[in-house]
Amino acid sequence: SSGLKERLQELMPAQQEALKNFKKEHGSKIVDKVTIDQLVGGARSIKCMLWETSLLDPLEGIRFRGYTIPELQKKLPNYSGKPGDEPMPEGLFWLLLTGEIPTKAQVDSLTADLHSRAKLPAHVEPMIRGFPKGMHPMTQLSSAILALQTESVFASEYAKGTSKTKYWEHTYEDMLNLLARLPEVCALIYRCTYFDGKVAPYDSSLDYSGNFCKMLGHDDPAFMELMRLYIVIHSDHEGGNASAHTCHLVGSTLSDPYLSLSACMNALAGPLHGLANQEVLGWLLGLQAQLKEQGKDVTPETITEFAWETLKAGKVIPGYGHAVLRKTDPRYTSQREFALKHLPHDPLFKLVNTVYEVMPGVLTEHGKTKNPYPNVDSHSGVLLKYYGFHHYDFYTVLFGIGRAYGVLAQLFWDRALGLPLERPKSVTSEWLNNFIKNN
Ligand code: FAM
Repeated sequence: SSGLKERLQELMPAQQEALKNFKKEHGSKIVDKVTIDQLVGGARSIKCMLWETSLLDPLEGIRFRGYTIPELQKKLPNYSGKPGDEPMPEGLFWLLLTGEIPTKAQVDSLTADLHSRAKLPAHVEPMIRGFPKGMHPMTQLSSAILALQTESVFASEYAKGTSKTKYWEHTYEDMLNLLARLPEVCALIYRCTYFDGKVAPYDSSLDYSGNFCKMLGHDDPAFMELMRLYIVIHSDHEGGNASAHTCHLVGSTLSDPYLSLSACMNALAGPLHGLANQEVLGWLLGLQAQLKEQGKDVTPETITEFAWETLKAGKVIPGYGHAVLRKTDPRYTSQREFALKHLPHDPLFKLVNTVYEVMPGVLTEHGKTKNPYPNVDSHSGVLLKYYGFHHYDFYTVLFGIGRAYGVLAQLFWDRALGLPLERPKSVTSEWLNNFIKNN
């Protein structure tokens, strides 16, 4: 074993004790208030859940266990050992779970542990191969994760009557098995949906990202580098975003990690959330096609015109805006830096740059969004497409692999800390009217 489970066993008692004492001492303190606007407006920014693995600041962006993306790029082990290469997701996972930066040896042993857990149950491959051609890759992913659930240790132990002091252990096994099996599931979906269904054999001589890319049929080392960064920056964005919150909520009923992650993917599949990375590519290619048809060049002016057409049609500009962020997403910036380093002259990269020059101005003039700046999805497709990953209705599946790292790490702590069933209170309009009358 990688030593990860043993390290977590050392860390758990103190954190369990700390939460228990904190609740005892401060449990009745008020941390937030809720307005009617928030109650009917998507519970926006209400502080009402514990999420340890990351915290999102509206101006600074995301910190993973206190580290910014540039700090992760400096401190986490990378595959080549060359400074400046991208951090390995396995190292991020160790950090999200323990709060500690792992050594390269610890990361390599976690990689080996994941490889040892990667074999799919016999019924999953034929099921994926049987999906109809028109089935969206996210629908396939969510279904395949559910199909993996037959192997849930949590579910089978619970059925046998396990003690709640063991929930963390069963969750740990499911979480690692599930992460380990996602690359082959995603490669099967990708190769069956877009190609001849042939999947390169599993290569446990590579790290998680390297083997994943190879099974997808993209064995360019630069693409493997991109995949490392991609999984890391998509892993976690605190607990309130729809995919993270869904995993946490479903898991709070003691549904096992498979049921929770499948539900999480269904939230991620929404166009206002993870599907936006597919929508961004569609928007950019639509822009290019329309300007080509009109015999116009791509300039700040023609992009501005096209953006206004989108807005006037009552549609959103995909890749811009955010429920919490009020500045450019550092996950956008880290992708921009990757592009400047690896593909500075790519035409689509240049297009995204020009969109970035004009869009905040257009959205500010439009006057509706609270955040006129780009989010993570605005840039991700450009990088994938550069490396020949053209099927952009698959992009959200890659987002899903990344997000699985973050939500499963927190799900482990939900069970380890004994967080209870989540159950906010709803009210009716009638109740609200009476409330207003009496207050
Ligand atoms: N283009 C046009 N209008 C936008 C907009 C955009 N990019 N972002 C927000 N607005 C509108 C929004 O629709 C709302 O209009 P209505 O009052 O008519 O409903 C108004 O501005 C106020 O919205 P907000 O408070 O600024 O944003 P929300 O917190 O309601 O929503 C997003 C946040 C992300 C859903 C919204 O910015 C959006 O739809 N963006 C485009 C889709 C996208 O890129 N989603 C991916 C987000 C990413 F972080 C992720 O989860 N992967």
